[in-house]
Amino acid sequence: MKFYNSIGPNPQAVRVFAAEKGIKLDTVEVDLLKAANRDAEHLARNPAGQTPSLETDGGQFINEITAICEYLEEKFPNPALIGSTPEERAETRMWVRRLDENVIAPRLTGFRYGEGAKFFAGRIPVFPEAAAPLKALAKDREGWINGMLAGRTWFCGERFTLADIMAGVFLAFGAGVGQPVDPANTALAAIVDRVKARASFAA
Ligand SMILES: N[C@@H](CCC(=O)N[C@@H](CS)C(=O)NCC(=O)O)C(=O)O
Repeated sequence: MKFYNSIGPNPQAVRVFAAEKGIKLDTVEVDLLKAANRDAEHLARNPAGQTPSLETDGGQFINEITAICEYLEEKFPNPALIGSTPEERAETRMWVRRLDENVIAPRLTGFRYGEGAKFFAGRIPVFPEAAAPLKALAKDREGWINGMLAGRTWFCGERFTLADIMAGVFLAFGAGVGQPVDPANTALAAIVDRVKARASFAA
């Protein structure tokens, strides 16, 4: 397996997931600052021109972080970070999907259209006027999610999962680029802090 890595929260989410499982990734760096992710060599790995990408031992490229994590979970089932039963897996995937749609996509797109606009112009279509509404949307939805987390250690109760890794990594990234977690969202903020305190977060 070869892991095509770079700066940014998407590769970090997979690195943290792998570290939690004790998987040592054979890593190749892709220089986003030099737009190496948009050259023909990388586009052949990932047509979206993004990182990360995982090349299997059979030469297949797996893209999109949740697909990569699902693949690693099947190859290295222990410890289970998505789930050991259909019910556990469904619960984790439910939270991952909620996070993807309501938090991660609007936050990251808000960043790309806002603070990141100069970097992303010429790479993707950039709509600066949409930055503030996207950030406001994420903030609103985070309040909704926070309301469901009261009394929980992790998204899935006492079970640490991919959902926690995604929330921890993307919300910590957001805090560094002008989108801190609303302090009123105490349960969500506490999960982010717990994820950041794990050794795997430095992976
Ligand atoms: N949907 C993709 C998102 C990947 C992504 O946005 N990666 C960022 C790095 S964190 C990237 O490649 N940005 C550079 C660019 O888009 O030019 C996934 O799940 O892997």
